[in-house]
Order: sequence, then C-alpha cells, then structure tokens
Amino acid sequence: MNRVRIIGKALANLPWQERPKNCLAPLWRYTENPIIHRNPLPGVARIFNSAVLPYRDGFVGVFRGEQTNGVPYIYLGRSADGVHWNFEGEKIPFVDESGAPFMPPYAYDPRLVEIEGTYYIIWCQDAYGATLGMARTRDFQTFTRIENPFVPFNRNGVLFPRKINGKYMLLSRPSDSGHTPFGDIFLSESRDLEYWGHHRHVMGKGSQWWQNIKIGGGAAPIETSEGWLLIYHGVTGTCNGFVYSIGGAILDIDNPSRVLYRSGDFLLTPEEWYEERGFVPNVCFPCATLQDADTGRIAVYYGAADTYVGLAFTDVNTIVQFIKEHDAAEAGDREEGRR
Ligand code: BMA
Repeated sequence: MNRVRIIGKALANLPWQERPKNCLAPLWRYTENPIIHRNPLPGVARIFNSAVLPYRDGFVGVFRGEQTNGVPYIYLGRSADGVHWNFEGEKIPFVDESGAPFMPPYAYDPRLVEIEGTYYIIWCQDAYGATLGMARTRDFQTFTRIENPFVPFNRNGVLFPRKINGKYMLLSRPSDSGHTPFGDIFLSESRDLEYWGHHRHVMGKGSQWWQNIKIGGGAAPIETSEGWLLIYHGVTGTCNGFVYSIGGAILDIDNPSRVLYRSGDFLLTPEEWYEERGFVPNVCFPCATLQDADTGRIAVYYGAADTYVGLAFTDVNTIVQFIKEHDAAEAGDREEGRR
C-alpha cells in the first residue's frame, strides 16, 4: 500500500513507544499504563475519559474528574511530556459571554480541539437532561461557554479540527437519559458554532458483535491522505453489562457523513487489569489523540474501566491499512445520510 500521510503539524515530542516485536494488533499499549491512577488530587477519586492537545512547549488537557461526592466535573491539566500530568485543584471555572460564572451541574467525557487558534472543549452536561456542552478558550485561563448548542439527549460531541466547505463540523451521538441501549453517530454543521443543522447520519451500530449495541465518536478526527481517520468506541452487551472497545473508520474528506472504510474488527478491547477492573469493568473509551505529521506516529488517550487513563500507540500507515483490510462498511454507512 502507498504510504498514508497525516495532514497536519509536526509533533516531535509526542509520547511514543515502538510496536513490540511479534505484535500484530493495530494499537499497542504503553508499557507504563495506566498513566493516571486513582485519587489523583484531593476531592477527586478517579480521572478517566479525558482529552489532550499540544500547547506551547508541552501539553494541556481537560480531564474528567469524578469527585468524591460522585459528581463528574472537568479539571485542567498540564504536562511537559504528555505522560506525567499536573492538575489544577479546582474545576474549570466556566463563564458566560458577559464573564459571569456559568457552571453546568455536572460535566463529563470532555474532548478538546483546536480550530484556527481557538481551543474548544465539548463535553456532556445536564441542560434539563444530558446533552452537549461547549466552551472556548484562547489562553486556558478564561473558558467561555457557548450556550447550550444542543437539546437533550445527546453525548459524545466531537468537533473536526478544521472547517469543511466553510462550516464547522461536529459528530454527536443522540442518546437517552440513562445507560443508552442504542446509538448511531450523526454529523451536524454550523457557520458560527452556535446554531447547528444539516444533520446527517454517519454510521450506526455495526453488525459485528463488539459494536452491536451502540457506538459513539471518540477522538477528534485526524486528517489523512486517505480521508478522516475516526477512532471511536463500540459497545456490546453481556450478562454482566456493557463492554466498550475501540474501533476505527475512515470518512470522506469533503463529505464526512460518508464512510469509506470501517473496521469490522475492534482495534483494542479490554484485556489488561486496568481495563477489566475498576468502577465500571471492561471499558476502553478513547477521547483524544496526539499525532506527528512528520513520522505518522499517533498516541491514543483512552479512559480505562471508568477509573484510569491509558495510552496506546499506532502509526497512520498501520491503522489505515488495518481498517481497509478489515473493511466491513455497509451500504447505509457509505451513503450521505440525508433523508
Ligand atoms: C457511557 C459514558 C462514559 C462511560 C461509559 C461506561 O455511557 O457515561 O462516560 O465511560 O458509559 O461506563
């Protein structure tokens, strides 16, 4: 296969380990996982499902912190190497457009995306039911909320890192109020990040058993010479509850509601103690990647067992080749998703 290119910036200092000899899997785990352990800061019992970006000479991240009263919130973290993190002791202090405090009742599963020099946090919050919250910052000091962009119920909001055909693009997963037993990924577009429309269906749960209950967007899509690389989660049900695995798909570069390829095999599924044992066993929940356009290296950040943060690695050639070789996209995935 021709070499696949990441279209984006170089990032020479991203965390990285070479693929172990004899490893055939498309993602390989960091040997020092988990990178964030229990009780990471006073008043926070667990950090998981979190997102990071390069910032200045190092990295910045938004972290789902489960407080000791059980309520999730988002905490800011900074790191020199993307592996060892220092967290701010207080929740991110969101404000409204006038600068007045504007805190949601809870906030979880944040994603973090840079578009044209502004950083956007997208998370799940209560707005008379679980739905997407969104805020922007330019300096990681002031975090201004974009008031309630969606109505309930919705989760797993993921922004694309650039406009497509002049519009901001967002993946989301319409849900219900509980442990949703269904769910497809949709695409919405906006001229201003406030008003969203032209909603299209991207892809539904798969017929493969590991993703046969629901799916949801994971990390912000990575632009490549083959299309948008989407790392997402797929869920199956067992007699002991849901199991969350990591899946991969490639979306059309100009029309990302069209799936070009979608792996019928998972990329990573719970196997290690920190993925199988925790507050919710058997969860691998990707929320972010770091990537280096020069080498094609990709580091995937994922929540493990709703308790820890893990890191896994791949390179763009390996992951795209795996997705294409295991392609199981169906007619409904390949269509534009307009009705
Ligand atoms: C989902 C979300 C995630 C969580 C997962 C497994 O519904 O709430 O935050 O990781 O369930 O518990």
